[in-house]
This record gives sequence, C-alpha cells and structure tokens, in this order.
Amino acid sequence: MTDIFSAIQRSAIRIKDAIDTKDIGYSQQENSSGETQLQLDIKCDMIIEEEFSNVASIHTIASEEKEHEVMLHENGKYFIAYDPLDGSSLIDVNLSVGSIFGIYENAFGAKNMVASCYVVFGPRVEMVFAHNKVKLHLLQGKDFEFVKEIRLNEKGKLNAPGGTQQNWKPYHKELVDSFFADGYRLRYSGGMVPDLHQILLKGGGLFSYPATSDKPNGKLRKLFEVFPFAFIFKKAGGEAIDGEKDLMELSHANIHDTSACFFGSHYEVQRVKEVYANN
Ligand code: AFP
Repeated sequence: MTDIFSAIQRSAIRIKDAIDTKDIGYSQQENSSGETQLQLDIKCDMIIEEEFSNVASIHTIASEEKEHEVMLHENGKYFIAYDPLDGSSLIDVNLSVGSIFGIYENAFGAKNMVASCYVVFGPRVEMVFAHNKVKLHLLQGKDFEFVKEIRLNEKGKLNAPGGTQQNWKPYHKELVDSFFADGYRLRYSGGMVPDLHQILLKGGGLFSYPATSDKPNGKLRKLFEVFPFAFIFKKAGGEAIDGEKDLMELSHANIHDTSACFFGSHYEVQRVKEVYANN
C-alpha cells in the first residue's frame, strides 16, 4: 500500500503543476458520463495512469475519464478506481477541485475496498488517506507532511445540498429546509471534494446528492466518488447512506454506475434515514 500512497503523492504534485500552468480549454472528447472533457481532465488522467503503471501491486485501473478498465500488472492485487480531476468545471472560476481514489483488493466493488484517498487542490494542497484511520497530510515543498487524524463529531453545523432544487422530491426539500430551520449553514461549492473536505474538517454536517426527477439514480459515480467517500466518512466515525442503505453495501453493474448519496455525521444521517423511511 505504501507504493500506492507514494504514487498518489507524485501524481498530486504533477497535477498541481498542471493546474497551475496548463491550458484549461475544452477538448473535442466526451467522457462516459457524456461530459465534454477539459484538456486538463485528460492530462490529469494521463499523469495518474503513468504513475500507477510503475506500481507492480496495481492490477487494474478504472478512470472516470475512460470508458473501460485498463489492466496494468497481471500479478498485482489492487484495483484502483479514480476521478482524476473532480469538479473540473470549477477550474475556470478558480474554485477548489480534487482527485479521488478508491483502492479495492482483487476486484472492484464496495465490499472489496481496503483504502481510499482524496487530494484537494485549493489555496493549499491537502491529501486525506483512509486505511485503518483517516489521516490528513499537507503538501509542503515536495513532501506531504502528516497533520492530524480526522474524526467527526456526533453532530455538525453545515448543510451541503446537491442537485437542482426544482427536481428534488418534496420530502427531500422539507428535510433540507428543516436543517436550515435548525440553524445549519449552507456550504456548497459544487465540488464534491472541497465540500466533503469542509464537513470532515469542521467536525460534521450533511452533504446530500439525492435521486432527482432528472437523475433517478443520482449523479455521483459509485466507484469513483461515492464508495471512496463512504469509506472515509465511516472510518472517521460518520455515516454514508443512499437514503436507506449503507452505501458500502451497494453493488454495481457497470464501472460508471451512479447512486444517490448522503454523507455526514451520525445525527444528520439518522434524520435522513427517518425521513426517507417514511416516504
Ligand atoms: P464536474 O466534475 O462536472 O464539475 O461535477 C462535479 C460533481 O461531480 C461533484 O464534484 C459535485 O458534488 C457535483 O458534481 C455537483 O453537481 P450539481 O452541480 O448538480 O450540484
């Protein structure tokens, strides 16, 4: 696992350099979710594939930017699904973006996840790696220095509601409004990585991306976004559900499958469960 962690660190340093210096124009290509890829999306995907190609323990990779899995080393045991530059549509307005990595043993699937990691590219570059514990690292010079372990409180103060409100179910809107009525503050940038990072570091709250009338299975991808963050939230003492079920109990049929998702501290997720169980 140390070799994978090091490869992610090297990728993060190269991606930071690409964000700082490369053209951010659109390419002529679309990814599997039908989104036009930025040249930067393609560059970051290439950087990660190059770095992972040098790690013999990695069997197969799947990227949000690639239609199919790519086998790297026949004798490796790890399967890594990654989103090279999540939230890349925020690059042109200079908001924070991130890379997300789900590390699976023997095959892709929530039940096989053994570690997960994300990198936030904001005013500073930070990396959160979850294995047994959830650990925050800060890029200083060319090295990532350990900062602290991340633990969620029982209850937080932040509310990050995703999706287009006009497409929410009425009971979902009532749920979101009820948190605001209780004094929760809105914190939503449209980048999953910084939005969840904020909830993790400020002690708790709720991030939701529900099933909507236009996206009945949610927007966020199970292997590249949902499972990695579900693993992190659970290891940090929080919870992660699709409305009813634990996200880590979901299966997937295709590597690009999506799911509704709710990540948060215990108190907020219990409230989601109560509302969704009655609707
Ligand atoms: P992009 O990568 O297209 O910017 O999408 C970002 C994202 O996948 C995730 O990072 C956000 O949480 C989510 O989409 C935001 O979606 P909405 O704009 O529909 O709330």
